[in-house]
Amino acid sequence: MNKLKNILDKRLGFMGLLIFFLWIKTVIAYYVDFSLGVSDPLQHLILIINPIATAVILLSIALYINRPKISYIVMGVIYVLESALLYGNILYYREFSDFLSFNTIAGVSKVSKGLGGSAANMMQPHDFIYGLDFIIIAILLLTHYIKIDDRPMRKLTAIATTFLGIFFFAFNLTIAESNRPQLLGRTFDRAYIVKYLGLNTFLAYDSIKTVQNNQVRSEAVGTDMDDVLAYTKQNYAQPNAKYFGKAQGKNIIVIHLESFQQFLINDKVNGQEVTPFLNSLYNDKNTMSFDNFYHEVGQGKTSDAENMLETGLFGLPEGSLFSKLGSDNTFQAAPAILGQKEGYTSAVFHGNIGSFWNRDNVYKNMGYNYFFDSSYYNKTDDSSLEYGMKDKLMLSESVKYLEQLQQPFYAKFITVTNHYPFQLPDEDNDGFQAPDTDNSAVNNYFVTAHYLDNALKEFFDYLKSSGIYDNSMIVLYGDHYGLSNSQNTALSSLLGVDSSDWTDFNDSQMQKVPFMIHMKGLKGGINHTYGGEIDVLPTLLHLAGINTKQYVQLGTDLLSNQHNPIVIFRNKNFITPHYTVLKDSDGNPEVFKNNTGEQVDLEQDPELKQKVAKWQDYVNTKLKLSDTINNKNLLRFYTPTGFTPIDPKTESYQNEIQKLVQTRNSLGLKSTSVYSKNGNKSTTDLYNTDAPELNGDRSVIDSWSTILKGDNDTTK
Ligand code: GP9
Ligand code: MN
Repeated sequence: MNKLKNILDKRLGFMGLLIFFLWIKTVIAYYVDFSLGVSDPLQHLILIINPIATAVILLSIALYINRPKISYIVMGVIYVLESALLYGNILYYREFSDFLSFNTIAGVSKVSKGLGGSAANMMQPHDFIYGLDFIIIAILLLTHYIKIDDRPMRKLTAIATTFLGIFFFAFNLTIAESNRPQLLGRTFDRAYIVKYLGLNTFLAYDSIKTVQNNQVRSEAVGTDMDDVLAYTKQNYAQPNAKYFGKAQGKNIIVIHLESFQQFLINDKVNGQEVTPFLNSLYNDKNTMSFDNFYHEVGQGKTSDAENMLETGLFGLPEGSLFSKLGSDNTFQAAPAILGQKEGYTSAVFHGNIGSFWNRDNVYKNMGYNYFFDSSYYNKTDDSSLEYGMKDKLMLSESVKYLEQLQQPFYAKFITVTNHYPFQLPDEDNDGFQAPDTDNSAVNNYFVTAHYLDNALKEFFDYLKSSGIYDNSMIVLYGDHYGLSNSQNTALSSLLGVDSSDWTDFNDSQMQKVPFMIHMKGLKGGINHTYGGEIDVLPTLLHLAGINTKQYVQLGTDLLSNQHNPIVIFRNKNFITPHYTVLKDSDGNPEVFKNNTGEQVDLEQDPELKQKVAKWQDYVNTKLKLSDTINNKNLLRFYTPTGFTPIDPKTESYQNEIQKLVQTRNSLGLKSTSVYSKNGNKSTTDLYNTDAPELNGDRSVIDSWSTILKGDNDTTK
């Protein structure tokens, strides 16, 4: 005991005590109050050690102060601030399932919601733990058990302590990056940064990013929009009268096919069709299927695809727009346009946590009315894979919400099982035999794609039997490649190409993804138009009967006679209907003929060389314009006539069930939901799934009670 007292009587010893308390409180919060999705033992270890480094670094600041009293006071102030940050995060998390960002703390964010009056409601009995340390420290000081060490502190000791903290931080970062490569580069999820590097690092990282963003923005002026509007005016493609308004008033269901590439369509392995259901849809006379449609994502992968489809603008050259700018940017996005012009109710269904890709904030800024993230699905040991709920479970458990949405609705379903590393438990495989290349990711890709196909069939069967199908337009698209270029040599044999003959052109062909528009009465067929994800928004809005002329969208309607068929990749490569233009490692263009794949020597063809330069100019200009709009947040300076800017503060995705019930009740007989139209009877019994995880227990599909947490409104 005396030994302990001796230690605590020293300045470093007292600092050690504070670090200990901060550490233990943070670890308790990690496990009790935050859900950080810790899965393997290494992640537990990282989680447990991550509060230490920054606490050492911060508290060591006080060691540089000579006057003992002041040094103790500074230490105390840092400790109080750190404790306040922790507890503030705990309260904030309980309400928003997210962490305090620079903007939220500074109160300047569009989505800053402040804790305000609700803070007290967010407190819980066990919170006394987070104040216990203060009582202990006060007693120790007041009883003079701990004395203030008034010996001067050696500078070297202070420096050594700071360095110890920095060293520990570097260690922490290294093991974090080994467990989750590109943790900071891609910034998937704020929760990930907290999980791997702690709250302090998250706040520091977020602050640096925010200050950088603000700098770029502060340079922007309203007249910057003039160039943009001049460009979009001449870029505009008039809708095709044959299709304009074809889907007016219909529900729009968008199905995001995770990592799904076009080559899977109509493909067979070991004599079995990989995706029989999607193949039938692809060839259906009511489906407009595109076979020259490319993904155009950058590092933001899924979030870039979503961004293009919702906003008609590209993602960023580096990182994810959702993560970097999505909390604050002004959007004129699909849910808002459809909602305001045609009275659509909008919703996203996705079985991963809401903060992944910053979706919880982005969707609010886009004007989404509902977001059903993993907290709205029944979670069991075997219900999820790394990126969220298995597709069959997500889709089957979604319809109890879907049937409550007011019609017409714009509903997006983001599947996720067909995601790298494509590991599907055997029990979820219906006997499909994986191919047998020497690359297991390649082999397994077919199995998860097949699973997704089965899941979609179940979902479509429900849409048909419930009648939703009859007044809906269903849109399916692959978000990006599943197999990367490095895996394509293993894939080549399955595609009947000798791996030694595989070229960069072949890699670029692998960036084709499905795009299908399915609607009863739509004159379908295989459409060979060249296009990409950037073109989807104007295409869909025109089908829905909405004019897009005054919106800032960089793609063009795929069905328009004025559609521009140059497909732009985020790295400035591009594809025209006849040529594929890629850059070699020195940045020189490599040009291939699309029909034969053979390379063209530009020096032999000066005319083509000139054309390529002109196309490249067009590509560069468009991407640059997109980056300027996004980075400078230019849409805040421009409001299309008849469009009301979105106020993200009016949306919260915390109590979706209550929102559904309240809307239904307040509309009474005017309620247009599938449920209301069905005589206030649920249609979920029409959903059939063979998902083994349910063990035949339908309650998960049929009832809200399985996911209601402490809420007793189970009426349907
Ligand atoms: C996770 C999912 C995956 O929520 O959308 O994103 P990705 O890794 O494909 O970008
Ligand atoms: Mn994806």
